[in-house]
Amino acid sequence: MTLALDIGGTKLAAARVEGGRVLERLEAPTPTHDRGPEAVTRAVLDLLRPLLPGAKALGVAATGGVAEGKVTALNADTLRGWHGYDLRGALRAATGLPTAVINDADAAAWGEATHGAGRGVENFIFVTISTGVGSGLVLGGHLYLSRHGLHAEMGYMRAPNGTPLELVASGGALDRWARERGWEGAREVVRRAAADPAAEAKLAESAALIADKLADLKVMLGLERAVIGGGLGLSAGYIERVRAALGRLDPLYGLEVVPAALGADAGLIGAAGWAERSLN
Ligand code: BMX
Repeated sequence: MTLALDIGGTKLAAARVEGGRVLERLEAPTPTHDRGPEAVTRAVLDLLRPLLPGAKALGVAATGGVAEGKVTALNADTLRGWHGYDLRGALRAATGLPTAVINDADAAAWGEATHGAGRGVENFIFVTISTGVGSGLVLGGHLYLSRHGLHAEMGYMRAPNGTPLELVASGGALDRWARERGWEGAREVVRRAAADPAAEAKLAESAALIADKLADLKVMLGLERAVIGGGLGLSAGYIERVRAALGRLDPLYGLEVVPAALGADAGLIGAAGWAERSLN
């Protein structure tokens, strides 16, 4: 049995995973008062402790750029003060388990490639539209990784006005937009979309920005499919809006857009599988 952890901008998840299946899963909010490495590591270890007995290895999916087990935030609001933080070293020391760390969206891409909506596809992208916008690429059946850790970060591709995509298209961006209107957050934008043209326009804008990048990446990399995850990405109507935006382009740019088959477990299953593969 392999332990898996998913450290996201909004929530932490831990699970016991075997053969690509989640046996037991626990969840907690990512600390908001202190998003520094020590506080988040403490919260993660509290969550992990009851799942430790019998574990052979630990696979971690972490938001942020990951190189050699060290994590660096691109978005400092999501993880504060994470600059090359040795997460692998800290977790290995605290648990005594062989530990592998990869980016959360890379982990989810790997999970979908091996057990989900990426099976049987040579080239695909996984995109999570959540607190941020993250992505992972599987090319020729291999997870695409760089040694320095900054790769497949769709959230940092630029919108036409030069702003990083995730500052306008993510769940976090929609949360901020919603609160300016006195609404509760991105969920309320989704709920209001059918009756409120401003809410619908905001969701359509996000989906169109994602579709635009998918179109470019499709012709660049020969992608066959885009697998969508994340709270906003999997919310009612979002994938249909991405498909509609792609449908307005020349068919050359067309690709299949499907929901993550593993849902919110994609990162956990991918991180466990990656640890088993890279530690053996
Ligand atoms: C951000 C970036 C990515 C991550 C993506 C989705 C940070 C801390 N994270 O673009 O590395 O994959 O968010 O992550 O800079 P989530 O936090 O929304 O789950």
